[in-house]
Amino acid sequence: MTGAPPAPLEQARQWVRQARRIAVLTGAGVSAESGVPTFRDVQVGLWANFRAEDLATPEAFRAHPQRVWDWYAARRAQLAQVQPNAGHVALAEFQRRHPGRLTLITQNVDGLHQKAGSMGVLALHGNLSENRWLDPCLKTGLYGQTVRSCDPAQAVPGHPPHCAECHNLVRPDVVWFGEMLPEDVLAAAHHAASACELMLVAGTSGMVYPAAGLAHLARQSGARVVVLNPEPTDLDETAHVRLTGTSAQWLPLLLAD
Ligand code: BV8
Repeated sequence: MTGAPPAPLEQARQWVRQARRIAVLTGAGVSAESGVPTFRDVQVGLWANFRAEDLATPEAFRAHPQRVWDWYAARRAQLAQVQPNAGHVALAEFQRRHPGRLTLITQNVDGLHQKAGSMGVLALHGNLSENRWLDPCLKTGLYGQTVRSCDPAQAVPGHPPHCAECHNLVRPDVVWFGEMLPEDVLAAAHHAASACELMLVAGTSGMVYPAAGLAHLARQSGARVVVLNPEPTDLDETAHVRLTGTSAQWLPLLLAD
């Protein structure tokens, strides 16, 4: 009589111990226990009447630059107050103890994985703490030659800051809906998802593509998939094992070895 199959956590821990190549895909849920509202959380205060998806687009920024800029400024101010939680730390510590075994792919733009010490983070959607120009910002000289692109450090302060000479706008360096993801980061994430033996999917509703597609790719490539979330997700169908709970609670247990 063979013993009963191991409980989900024990099974997942066994796969972590056995896997030489682990890919982890995280979403906004892994920052929830740091006090960062998830993307699907109801917007509050000034933003109560807007959905995040309707603010995080180039169209919204071009139509209402101050509204979108101030939304990001409010998120940046909130981020300045928060720290990585036990889930972020467990991932960083595992990478430190097992160099090269775990590739971290995140949809989050809050920089908390990096702040916790994770290395080589594949930030699919950019980083909220960085800025860039909205348009290619090239000024032309008297003879029509390209003089030089504008220097963000010279931007005229404002909501948003802008270029003094060509009025180009400064924007957050994140990927908005309808924008392509950084090619090199996405290619590296694709490689990690297709080459891994185990994928952990933590804290994401699995609604946003192409990020969510990485869990399907891992499953189709023969990896075991563990989904960790307190709620059902759109990626539960890719899971061999589901851990129902929060990432700060489960990741330290899962990655303890
Ligand atoms: C693209 C940066 C090619 C900005 C983000 C029409 C036109 C154009 C594109 C599309 C279209 N229709 C669909 C698309 C594709 C679109 C998309 O997927 N839309 C969705 C809404 C259907 N994707 C794109 O546009 C992408 N680009 O496809 O380019 C293209 C180009 C042109 C035309 C066609 C195609 C770009 C997507 C990137 C968008 N930018 N962020 C910013 O942050 O302001 S995405 C944003 O959502 C965040 O990064 C967030 O991380 C991400 C995903 O959400 P989740 O992380 O899953 O967060 P969510 O709140 O949903 O869920 C949280 C989960 O945590 C929940 O499950 C909850 O239960 C759980 N949880 C809660 N507490 C805890 C917890 N888990 C663990 N522990 C806890 N304590």
